[in-house]
Amino acid sequence: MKLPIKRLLLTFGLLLLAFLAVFLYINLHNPRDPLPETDQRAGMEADHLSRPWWEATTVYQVYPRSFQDSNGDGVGDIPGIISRLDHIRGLGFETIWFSPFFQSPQEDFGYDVSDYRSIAPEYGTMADVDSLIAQMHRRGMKAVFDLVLNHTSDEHPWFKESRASRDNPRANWYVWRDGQKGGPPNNWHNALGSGGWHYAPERGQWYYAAFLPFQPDLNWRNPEVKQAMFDMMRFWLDKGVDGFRLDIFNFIYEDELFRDNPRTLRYLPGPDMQKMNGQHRLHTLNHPQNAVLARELRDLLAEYGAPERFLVGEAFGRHPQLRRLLGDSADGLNLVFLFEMTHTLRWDAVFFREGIRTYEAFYPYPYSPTWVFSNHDGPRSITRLGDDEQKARLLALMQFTLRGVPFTYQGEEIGMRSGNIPLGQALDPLPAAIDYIPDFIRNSGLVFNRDNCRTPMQWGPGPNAGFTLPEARPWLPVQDNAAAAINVQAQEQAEGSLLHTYRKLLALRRQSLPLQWGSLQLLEGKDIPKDVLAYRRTYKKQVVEVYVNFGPEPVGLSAEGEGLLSVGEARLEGGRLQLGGLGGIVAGFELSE
Ligand SMILES: [Ca+2]
Ligand SMILES: [Ca+2]
Repeated sequence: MKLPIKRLLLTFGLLLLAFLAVFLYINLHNPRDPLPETDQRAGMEADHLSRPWWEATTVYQVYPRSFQDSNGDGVGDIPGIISRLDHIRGLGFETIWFSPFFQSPQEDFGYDVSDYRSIAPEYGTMADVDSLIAQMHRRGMKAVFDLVLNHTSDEHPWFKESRASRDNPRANWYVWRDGQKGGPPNNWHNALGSGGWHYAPERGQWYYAAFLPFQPDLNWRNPEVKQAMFDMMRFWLDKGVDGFRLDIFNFIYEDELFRDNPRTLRYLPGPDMQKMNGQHRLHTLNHPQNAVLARELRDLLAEYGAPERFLVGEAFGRHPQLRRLLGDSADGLNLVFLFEMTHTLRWDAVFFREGIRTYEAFYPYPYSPTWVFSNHDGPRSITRLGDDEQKARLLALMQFTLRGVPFTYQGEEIGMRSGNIPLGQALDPLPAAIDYIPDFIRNSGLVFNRDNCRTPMQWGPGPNAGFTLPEARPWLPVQDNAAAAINVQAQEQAEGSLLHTYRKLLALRRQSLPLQWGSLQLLEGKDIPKDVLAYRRTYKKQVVEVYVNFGPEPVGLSAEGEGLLSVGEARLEGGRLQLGGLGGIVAGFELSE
């Protein structure tokens, strides 16, 4: 009688193992889309004078709260930004994207807007913003504002009115719905995988919030909402704003029929965020209607003529979904952020080669990829590279020489690290909002506290790193490492600093037609050592080649031209290139007839 029990246990054990294997596979495997066949060079011989400025621009992201405080309240502000414009211009950046400084209760630090047409008093006044735009234009710079179209703050007068009753003039401005059986209208999660519906007793109905509960989603299917938002955009375009960064653009439309999202065994969020916490967000994320809106917004900007204004979308999804937002005829958003490398940076040539190949295949001319390694939402790139400054230099070398628009987050140019603020002290509302995760997992560091990438900009070695007055208390603690060489002042004085590498790279890019406008071709073959990433940029007869040695050992290979800029040890002579460990070079030459 013992045998059957053993066999039963064995069968059960095997089944459990098989389920576990399938479960792990579903949760850890991130499927890749097949690369489309594209001719990367088609159309790229078009003269750059006929192409739009934003294709070749370089963008610096300012997070206003943490950039420069001018009045000692510990909060960065617009007069502070104006006083530091020459730092950004002096590095060589042309465009600045400002995280939101509009009127807001600041529960999500500006991504919860309560009035799109006025400025939060802690950041300054409308006159300050007018002056910011004017000061930038005087320096030949472009200003990109950050718009949250998907939702407002629950403090916005529109929402207060909307929630008051079912029959007020704005009753249909948000996504309202009757509950079902005493619960929410359907199973929709928010972006973080928690419940997306919230009950409002005033109306006896539920509102949907794709992000945090105090950020109710606007009902974009209501023509009045659309009109109000378009008018708001015209208000800023009339003031001379050169473009917009659009927050969580692919959360704007939801399913019109409010169908349940399908269940899935995927719990861990993948890079595309399409499935997580047991839900496939089929009806709430990447709705096809978002691509229609993208085209409408592009048309709206076109009303303003030349020079073209531009749109860059924050969107999460698979490349085919992101590409749809750019329009089938490149008539949607001008750019979308490609976020893959904001969470995964594998330090090897194959990783970057495959990344470049993917971006080139999905975003061939006239589309343009974006190169983003850090922003205000995730761990800083240098921290993910083990605080290795030489790797940070090579990363910048690639960022400014690849085809596409580079986005640099404030402080990357001095190698600012992610901070170390414990989760228990987080001002960031996000970690606490992921309510289905047990505390022991949350506290183990698996949930990132965004305060750590938002610590104040480090301008100098002195008190508060020059971010605010010495006696003031900054809104987030300044990192101790500012006293060492991780500050602007020290790096301005040190010829070989990371900051100088940025400045040289940006200067080189600005003088080089191939780096700004050229096609890109990966250089592969048996002459390229396995640790070396190599690519060529070509514009008409001008060629620039880039070689990066990811390995610790020196390598030699044949290469043409003369060195224009190098990082680490690199020597190019008589057709022979010697690269030291973690060495990189940009070389240039002209094609003969
Ligand atoms: Ca201030
Ligand atoms: Ca929405």
